[in-house]
Amino acid sequence: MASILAFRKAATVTACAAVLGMVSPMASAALTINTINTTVGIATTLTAAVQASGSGINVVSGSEAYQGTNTATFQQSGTYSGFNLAPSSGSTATLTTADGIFLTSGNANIPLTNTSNSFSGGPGSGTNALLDTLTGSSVNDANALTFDFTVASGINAVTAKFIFGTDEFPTQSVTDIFGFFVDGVNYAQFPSGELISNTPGNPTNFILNPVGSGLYGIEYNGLTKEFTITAALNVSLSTHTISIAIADTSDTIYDSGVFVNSLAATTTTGCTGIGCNNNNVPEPGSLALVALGMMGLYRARRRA
Ligand SMILES: [Ca+2]
Ligand SMILES: [Ca+2]
Ligand SMILES: [Ca+2]
Repeated sequence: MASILAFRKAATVTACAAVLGMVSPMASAALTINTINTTVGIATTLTAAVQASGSGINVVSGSEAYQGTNTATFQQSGTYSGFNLAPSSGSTATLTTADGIFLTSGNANIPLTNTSNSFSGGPGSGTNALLDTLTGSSVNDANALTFDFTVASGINAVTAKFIFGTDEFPTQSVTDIFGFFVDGVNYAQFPSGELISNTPGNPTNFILNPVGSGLYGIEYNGLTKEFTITAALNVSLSTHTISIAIADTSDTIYDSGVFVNSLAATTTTGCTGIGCNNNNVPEPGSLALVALGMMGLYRARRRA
């Protein structure tokens, strides 16, 4: 059943993309990561690439900001296409998501095979105030895209899709983190309420992708499925701010990455976060409590 659903989904994505003239059907056949080797203009490039066609998001020109290290010799981020990873064996579904941007806590030039249990590398790019708030300590190698935008009257939310991968999974208890902040509130959390991070308890949210017998052709030892996220706009504001960010915590090694796409304006009747068909989505205030509660875990753990 899962494979049938996966096939139907892939076929739908390909057909829609072909109708829209965005990519040819063949373009989705193989994952291609297009790293960017300069920070000049990178914020506007990533801002455009993360949005769905006709997103309904009106970017405030000049507001685009980028945090990361991108040079001729090292690239922390880029765009990607053709994320359509077929499993090497078993009944696990093909892992598919639309074209978008790739942010990492290290090197965006990841092998498209699983070569290491501790993929790490690159010059550091510092901490990030928003992620610091979630973890309760200074994160490292942060990679973030931030911009301001307006929406039409009646719009009260934005949505996006993502897949998070990490080499912290499954052996490490150090917790890299992905945040999706809209008007200052983080909406990135697993359906169980945990932050998007390889924290103790979160392995249920990851697909194991071991070295050698790797399930999917990508470096990360753990991958989430594709999640759709819904973030409420603060409707008292005329201009909104989004920040999409990822970082290492505790140290700079065992890197993580996130593939984000299809950012668009939407409406919500109150549901936010992941899995908005769930009636028990925590309010942002309780998310802060969850984050505070996890701070003790972060602080108590050290890499084995
Ligand atoms: Ca790193
Ligand atoms: Ca790996
Ligand atoms: Ca790490």
